[in-house]
Amino acid sequence: MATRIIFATGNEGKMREIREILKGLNLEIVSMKEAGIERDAEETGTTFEENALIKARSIAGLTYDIVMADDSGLEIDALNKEPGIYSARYLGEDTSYDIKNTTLLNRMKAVPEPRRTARFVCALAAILPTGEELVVRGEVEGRIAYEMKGKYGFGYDPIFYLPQYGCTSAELLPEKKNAISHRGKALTQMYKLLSEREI
Ligand code: ITT
Repeated sequence: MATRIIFATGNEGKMREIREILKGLNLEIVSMKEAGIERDAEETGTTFEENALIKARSIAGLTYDIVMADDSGLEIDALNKEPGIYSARYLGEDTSYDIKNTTLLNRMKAVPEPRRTARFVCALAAILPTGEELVVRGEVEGRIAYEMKGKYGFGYDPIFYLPQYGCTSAELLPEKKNAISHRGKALTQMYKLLSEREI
């Protein structure tokens, strides 16, 4: 019987959101670091789903707990869906998000409003102690803003404008972002799949 979910991520921003969204499950949610596991799986997949599974599989053999991982990113239609699965690696893993976001805003400068469509995607993989693998996907549609705004969230949130809320996802309070985000949607689907199983 599993008592914990170990989330295979080194991203603290993701981890905060995951804890908040899954807090209703009667399972302890811990990061790899908290579980004392150090792994940095090479993301060699060509889709969000493949990479989520690669990350989850990289630690699944090391524990009897449930293992989960997400692979997520921002797809900008006018930039041929860049940065996409390379969102964390765009301009280099260690480059600040101020620079990444400013560069994307500059690349989008001449793009007119109707063509500024974009979405956040989150593929979420879980591997159960039985070996069963589950993968779900959540998406949220939005637009690329004209300037960075907001202090919540992380990553590309300051340039992701949500027309239905009239603000960027970095301006939304965390509970609000989790209620509508790609990660929130994927985790809600996974929550349902897990609740249907004896875990
Ligand atoms: P792990 O692989 O260790 O989980 P990572 O940050 O490398 O951490 P990904 O490969 O899935 O994770 O890259 C996701 C990137 O996409 C993330 O670093 C952000 O740049 C961006 N991103 C994903 N979800 C986001 C969100 O909710 N808000 C803002 N940016 C997001």
